Amino acid sequence: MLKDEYESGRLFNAPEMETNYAEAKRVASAAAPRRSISVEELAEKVLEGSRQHIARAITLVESSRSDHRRISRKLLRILRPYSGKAIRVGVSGVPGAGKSTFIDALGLRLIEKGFKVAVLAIDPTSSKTGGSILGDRTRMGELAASDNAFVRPSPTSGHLGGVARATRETMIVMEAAGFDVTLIETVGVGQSEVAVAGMVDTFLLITLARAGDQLQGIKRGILEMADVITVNKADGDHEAEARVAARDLMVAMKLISSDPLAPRPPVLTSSALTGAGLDEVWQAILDHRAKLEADGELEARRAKQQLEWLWALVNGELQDALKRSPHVKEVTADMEAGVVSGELSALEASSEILRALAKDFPDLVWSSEDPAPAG
Ligand SMILES: Nc1nc2c(ncn2[C@@H]2O[C@H](COP(=O)(O)OP(=O)(O)OP(=O)(O)O)[C@@H](O)[C@H]2O)c(=O)[nH]1
Ligand SMILES: [Mg+2]
Repeated sequence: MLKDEYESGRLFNAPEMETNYAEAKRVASAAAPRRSISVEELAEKVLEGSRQHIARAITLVESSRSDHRRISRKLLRILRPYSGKAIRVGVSGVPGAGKSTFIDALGLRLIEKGFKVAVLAIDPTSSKTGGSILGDRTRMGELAASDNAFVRPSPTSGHLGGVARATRETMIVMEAAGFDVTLIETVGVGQSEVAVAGMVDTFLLITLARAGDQLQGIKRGILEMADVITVNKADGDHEAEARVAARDLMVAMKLISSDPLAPRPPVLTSSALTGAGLDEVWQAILDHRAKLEADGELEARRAKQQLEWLWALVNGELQDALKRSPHVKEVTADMEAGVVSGELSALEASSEILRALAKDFPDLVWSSEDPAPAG
């Protein structure tokens, strides 16, 4: 029985869904027999940097099965103290801005400098198209083949909340395994940026110079989130154009900022194709981080992120409870119909739904017959 296995400290065989090509080859060639392993053993192997076990740990933390969740909580409890020292960078930009290519080129440079680089992705849309995952595999081919890098595509399952949780926990695994730079790619469409901004120290926005394009498609909120901006694909005929765009954007940032005293992000130019500007972008990332550290802001930022994460988790659990509750399921159609027809007010219907929820979770305050608090 699972419970016995869990309590005796033996971890049953977690499914090993290998999503990284180079990794899959490595594991296959080692032909490692898959045996059951305790959480403690798994943690130890991760801390030693065993790629095979890192992959296994990530697969475990990505799983949303409740038995896997219990085991991964235990794993993360062991690993967490070894995490937190890495440089965490979010990389965002509209589809096709060159994020993956940029990460591949930057990652290889960082490895040359002696870093160990983890690349993760948050892409809640990828489950529909599968496009980005395929793209990232080929565009980060060189980086993925390095022993000092670990490229993990976005988990394919589920909603943003689940993907964000998996990415955050994967980051802990990677950092505990000794990776000291984490680059998280996300496509610039809004929600996923917020999720990424909630887990990194520095937010890099990659944009393009195509006429009028630098602001088009980038929401103001995302510009305000950026700590460093680069106008990318500054090569060939587009080099001069990119410089002009960077200058324009620098001016525009002054107008966009709601706080005139807020530090404005540097706007640089780069090309993953020629390598121009990559070192400068990295330096700007380091400068931003150094400034955070000097002002004591890094700890404050991470503490705030943890608080936000706490409430995101609580909200997520409540949402799940709502979805799972048989009593809620029973009344939902009637309540919705009542509200649509005007027979019920939204307030009355919400009280009814919350009372139904409380039947499945009797400790909730709404279990009384009093109407739920308004608001
Ligand atoms: N000229 C030029 N082309 C580039 C550069 N970087 C990327 N590209 C090209 O731009 C296209 C998109 O690159 P990706 O790296 O996949 O872009 P992305 O932002 O990761 O795209 P998504 O993950 O789909 O959002 C590819 O055809 C690349 O070859 C660059 O620095 N210069
Ligand atoms: Mg990409």
